[in-house]
This record gives sequence, structure tokens and C-alpha cells, in this order.
Amino acid sequence: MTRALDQRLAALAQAARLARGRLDGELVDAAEAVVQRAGRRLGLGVEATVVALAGPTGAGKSTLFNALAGGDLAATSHRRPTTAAATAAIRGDVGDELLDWLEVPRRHRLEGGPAGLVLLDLPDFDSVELSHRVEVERVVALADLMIWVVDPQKYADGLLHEHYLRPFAAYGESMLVVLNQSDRLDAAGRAACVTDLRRLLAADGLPGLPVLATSALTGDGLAELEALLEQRVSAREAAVARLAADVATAASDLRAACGEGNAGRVERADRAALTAALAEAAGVPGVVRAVAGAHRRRGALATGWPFVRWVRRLRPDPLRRLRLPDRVEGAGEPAAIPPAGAPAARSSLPVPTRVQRAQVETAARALAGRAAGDLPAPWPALVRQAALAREDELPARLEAAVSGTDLRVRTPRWWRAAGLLQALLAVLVIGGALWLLALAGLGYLQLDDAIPTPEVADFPVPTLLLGGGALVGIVLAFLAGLAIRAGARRRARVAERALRPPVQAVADELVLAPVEAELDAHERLRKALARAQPDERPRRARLTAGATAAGAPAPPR
Ligand SMILES: Nc1nc2c(ncn2[C@@H]2O[C@H](COP(=O)(O)OP(=O)(O)OP(=O)(O)O)[C@@H](O)[C@H]2O)c(=O)[nH]1
Ligand SMILES: [Mg+2]
Repeated sequence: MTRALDQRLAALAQAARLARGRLDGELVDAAEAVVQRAGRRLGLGVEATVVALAGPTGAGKSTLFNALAGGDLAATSHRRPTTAAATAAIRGDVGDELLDWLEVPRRHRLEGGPAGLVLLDLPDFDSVELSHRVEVERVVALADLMIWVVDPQKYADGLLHEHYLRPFAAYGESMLVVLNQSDRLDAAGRAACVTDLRRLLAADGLPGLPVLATSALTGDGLAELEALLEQRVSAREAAVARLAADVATAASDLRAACGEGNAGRVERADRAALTAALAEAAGVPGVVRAVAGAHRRRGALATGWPFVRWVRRLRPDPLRRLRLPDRVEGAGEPAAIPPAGAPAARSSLPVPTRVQRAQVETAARALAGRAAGDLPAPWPALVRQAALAREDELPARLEAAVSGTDLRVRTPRWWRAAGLLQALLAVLVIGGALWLLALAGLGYLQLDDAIPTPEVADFPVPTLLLGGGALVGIVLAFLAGLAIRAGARRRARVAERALRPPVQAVADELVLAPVEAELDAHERLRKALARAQPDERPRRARLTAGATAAGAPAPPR
């Protein structure tokens, strides 16, 4: 049983770690306190059983304590309240460490009786003295077994039932109730009182709690109480049972805060929408247009008709304007995405606009909403928070991703051939023009007949050179332009494809991974809480056993 408790404690500790910052802090604190307390209590050994007598003032706790201890150890009186601090009666070899941990300085070591018993007489829990109430609260949190001592006047006390019994419905194995001063009632009255007390306990969610009628004055019922104590102490299960109830309560409180419902998942469509919004914010369409534009411009400069090429130079190269490199060494692999905090790239990519950032946020929220599925609060908010937690890092990381991407800008080989051809044609055109100029000069000097002008098919060669060269050059430029435009469209597609993975990687790292980590934390928290809970079957078996035992007034099991 201790081994199972160890495992449940480890699970509760893990659950508390996972719940920290996610679920109600007070519940997490409570769970951690249970883990700590249980570790300490188990470390002190479960051979000793700490039994505390608690109840309203004047019920006879101290008188009962003295009767069980067999001596006048605690002061009893008509004066109310009497007991101000806890007193311990110890039987057997119980280390001082346990009593130090209980912080009970008044210790009496007894002879005989069940070994391993630490019996505590507590102050009144309904005291007019705050310090008494504080002391009771403190010890109630530590004791292995609680004996609630009531009397015929106070057995229905509201504070007892509402504050100490109802919230401890899981502690059926760790409590008993003693109706003391039963000598004040006749047999019928005593039976009626016990029946009524049982009814109240059942209403508190503790139907199986043993109820014993005693009189500390006459000694009635004390033998049964002692037998029950003896049996519980020698079983050495009280400490573990109490801690198990602590773990179960803390786990079920966290479980309630965690809620039911199932997480959804990150849908492909949401991921695609997020990536699209991020690509937009990263200026991917502009980069793609620049790649196409640069290709057209460079192609025209390489293959265009030389006499009008310079016009192209008037407008800047769109890729140079964005200060994006044509090629990136080692790009394309995921490692090419610079890590957070990398020196700011020197590109001139536009920063995301307000609208683009809003669109990214909308996409991230939609993705988070669907990922949270039908989980109850606080999970949708937590998942959304995770999705947006690194929002501020997005612009720099997108910029780095885009400027670090190899855009695969290429210079086709035929451009050079076409360029050489254009140069040759230009030489012919210029040659033809100079020739014609020379002829015109000779004509002016009336020397034109001196040298005959060669002709081909009735066309003078210089005219052919000028006209034909120009015509062929212009046609070549036109045809090359068609090919270059097709090439530009292809390069744009290639660049767009190349930009997709790095943008996707930024989305995965800064949005999807945190969302998935949050869902994973939820899943692990649920599992840890399930492991912290007792097994369903043995638990039911124990309840049945308890109910049977409760049938008898004094059930020494
Ligand atoms: N008739 C009767 N009187 C009892 C019985 N037990 C205790 N008394 C008396 O009730 C009075 C209060 O008893 P205590 O033992 O001091 O009560 P307590 O519960 O310790 O009270 P606080 O220390 O103030 O919380 C004393 O005068 C006892 O003699 C009992 O079983 N029958
Ligand atoms: Mg007392």
C-alpha cells in the first residue's frame, strides 16, 4: 500500500508542477503542501500512529485522554476552555522526531498499551481563543487518525459538521466519532442520540464512520474505544490511509479545476491559414514579385536591343532594392533559419503592417481555438496565450527567414549567347551606319561615284547592314523578351516555393510548438491526476467494507 502511495505522491507532485501557472494557485499550493507533508510523514515512519482527540469545549477530551492514558496528564475542569495547547501521551518506542514534527512539547511516555501510539489531547476547535482554533487546525492537518469527541448537547454542532466533517468526506478511514458524556442519557436517549448522529454523519458524506458512545466519567464504552484504537494502531495503516486521502482530495480538487472535455488538434487548414498570414506579413508576395521583376530586368539588360537597353538601367533592380541576396550559401536546410537574437539582417524588407499583424493574430487565435477543442476554462485561454506568447518575435524571425532563403535567382546561359549576338548585330548596325555616313560625306564632296557601293539582291550592303541588323536585333530582343517573361514567372514560382518552408518553420517554432506544448501539458496533467487518484476498484471495495463495519456500534475489525 505504501508503494502505491509513493507512486500516487509522485504523480501528484508532477501534476502540481504541470498545474502551476495554469490552474488556481491555491489548489496547486495545497497539492504541493500534501506532497511535502506526506514525504515528511512517511520519512518519520508509519510504525507510529498519531491519534488526536478533538471536539468542542467541555465535551470531555481531556478527561477521555486521561482515561485512555491511565493517568492525570491533562488538566480537566468546569472552567471553559481548559486545554490551551496539545499534550501527547506516547506508548512504545516512538522517536522524538515525530513529536518535534508535530510540534507538541508536552510529552508523556506511558507504560504498556498498544505500542506505537501517539495520543494527542487538543484544545477546543470552537474556542473563544483564536490560538486554540489555530492549534487544532494545525494538528488536524497532521494527525493520522482523528477522534471527534462530542457530547449529547453538541453532537450536531454546525462548525464540526460543516468545517471538519463534510470537507473530509474522503477521510472515512481516518476518523471516528465518540459521543462522550453518554452517562447523562438513559439507554433510549443514548440510542436515539447515536442514531441521530449517524444520520448527520451520513448527510456529511461519511456514512461509514464508526460512532462510539462513551462516558469518561463512568468508563462506559471505553473498552470498545480502546479496542478499536489498539486495532488501528497495530494495523499501522492509519498514517498511509490519511495521506492517501490527502492525495486523493488534492488530486480530485485539481481534477475539478482541470475540467472534463477533450482537446482538439492543430488542423491542417488552420496551419495553412497561419502560414499564409505569416507569409503575407513577411512580405513574401513582394519578394516573389521582386524576383520576377529582377529576372525580367536582368534578362532585358542581357539580351535586349543594345540601343534602348540603357532605359532599363534607369529603374533599380527590385531585388537589390530589397537588399536581398540572389543566393544564400547552405540555404534550404532548416538550419538556415537564424535563431532568435541573431543580428538583424540588413534587408530592406518592409516591416509588417498593423493589418498584417492583426491577420496573423487572428489566424493564431483561430488555430488555438480549434486546438483547445472543447476543453473548459482555463484551457482555451491558456492555449491562446501559448499561441500568442512569442508574437513579438515574429517580425524579426520572419525577416531573417526570408532574407536567409536562397531565392534561386539564376542567369540562363542563353542570355550570354543572345547578348553576344546582339553585340554583333549592333556592330553591323553601327558599321552600316558609319558606311552610310561615309557615303553621304562622299556624296557631299561629289565623290560618291569614285567607289562603287556593293549590293546584294539590289540592296546596297550598308543599308542592309543598318536595316537588317536593326530588324534582326529588335526581333531577337522581342523573342528573348517572351522567353524571359516565361522564365520570370517560373522563377517567381520557384522563389515562392523556396520561401514556404522557412516561413512554415517560423510558424511551427513560434506558434504551433507552444500550442502543442500546452496541449501536451494538459494531457500529462490529466494522466498524472489519474495516476494520483486511487484505483477505482479497490476504493469501492474499501467503502463496502467500511459500510459493513459501521453496522455494529463498536466494530473492532
Ligand atoms: N458527566 C460527564 N462529565 C464529563 C465526562 N467527561 C468529562 N466530563 C466533565 O466535563 C468537564 C469538561 O471536561 P474536559 O475534559 O475538561 O473537557 P475538554 O473537552 O477537554 O474541554 P476543553 O479543554 O475546554 O476543550 C469536566 O468537568 C469533566 O469532569 C463524561 O463522560 N460524563
Ligand atoms: Mg481539555
